Amino acid sequence: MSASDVRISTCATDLRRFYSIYPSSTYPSAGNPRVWRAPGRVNLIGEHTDYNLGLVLPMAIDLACFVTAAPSNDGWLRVHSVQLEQSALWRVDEIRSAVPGGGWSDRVVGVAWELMWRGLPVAGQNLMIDSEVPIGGGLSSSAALGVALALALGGPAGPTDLARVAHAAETDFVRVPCGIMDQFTAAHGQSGAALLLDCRTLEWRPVKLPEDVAIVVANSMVRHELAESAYRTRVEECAEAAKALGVPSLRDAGAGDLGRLQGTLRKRARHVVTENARVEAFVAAAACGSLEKMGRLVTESHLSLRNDYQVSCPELDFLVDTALTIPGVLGARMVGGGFGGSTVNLVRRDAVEAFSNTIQSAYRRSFGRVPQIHRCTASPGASEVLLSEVSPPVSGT
Ligand code: GAF
Repeated sequence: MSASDVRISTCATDLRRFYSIYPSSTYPSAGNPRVWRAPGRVNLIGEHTDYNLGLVLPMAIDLACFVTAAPSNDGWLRVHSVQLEQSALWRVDEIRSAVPGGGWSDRVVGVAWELMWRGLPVAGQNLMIDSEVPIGGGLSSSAALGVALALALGGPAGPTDLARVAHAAETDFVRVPCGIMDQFTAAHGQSGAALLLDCRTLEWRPVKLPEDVAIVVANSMVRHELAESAYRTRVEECAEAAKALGVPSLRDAGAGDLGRLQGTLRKRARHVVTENARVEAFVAAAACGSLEKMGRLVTESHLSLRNDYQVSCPELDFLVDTALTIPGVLGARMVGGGFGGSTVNLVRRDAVEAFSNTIQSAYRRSFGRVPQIHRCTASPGASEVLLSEVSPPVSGT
């Protein structure tokens, strides 16, 4: 892929900001800064199935995280986040024994830690993170950061290995028990296609969507406290349900098994079993251009997430319910872990503007916030941004 395939954000091309954080008089460097990019994702269908080793259909989007990196020469790994306006630093020779502190910078040192434990060399660097992926928006800002960092710190070039490194940093260092969908999408994203991924085998293929449908996300601009603890609880409940059924994971359960479970575990398993089936049905519907069917499946996914998996919230339900009243909206559902973040909407191309206007004013009237609306373009996975192709070199100050 060449840099010209990627929509380059100004954050990637403006090295003046990097030099204002790391003036070359204070931070002399042995090399010029390089910039690495990894995209966020929207998941079309297949929610909470990845850690159950099931099927997902995510799409890398045209909002990305950019990491600018220059060798530090002094044995320190430094990072500055433009969005958070915060910095952190570690001595490289102490990273192997680092422990998570609970803050945003765990995601940075966690990737270095993971690379080192895999025996890959990590040198001192000065890093600047600048991201377009909204934090807490359900579009996987963390995975975009992890994958861009894994590249910047000299991680493996192959996309699957890159995804594995970023995923392991998240599960083993940050200790979030997530599946691999988000990192895999950030690494493997395809221009013009979603990815049908089998989270057990990591086999995947691109899935093109019919021309007449637009993928539009609406960010609720909320993220409830419960999100992280509820995610852990769902992971545990699914493991418990699989154990009760005597299968390695809920991927191996079928509709006929559900009667052997009761109460909450039955509901959780029913979501996973029916969601895997919906992914397959959606892909079949997309192949024959059946827009109504695709939309119906997406909306059914939301109902299952709301009623059986119980990870929605009033704001997401409102966005979905309102979307479904707007002409030209084929289907809508919450996306990502839940309890806030975004909805994904399948909208006929000619209805996108009306959708945006209607949903923004309705949500503002009810919740006093304006949801961010973004029409997504399926985008390529992580890569280096070749500065020579997009901007003249900027000298240090
Ligand atoms: C979050 C997790 F990081 C993913 O692995 C996935 O489980 C998703 O929630 C729910 O489908 O984004």
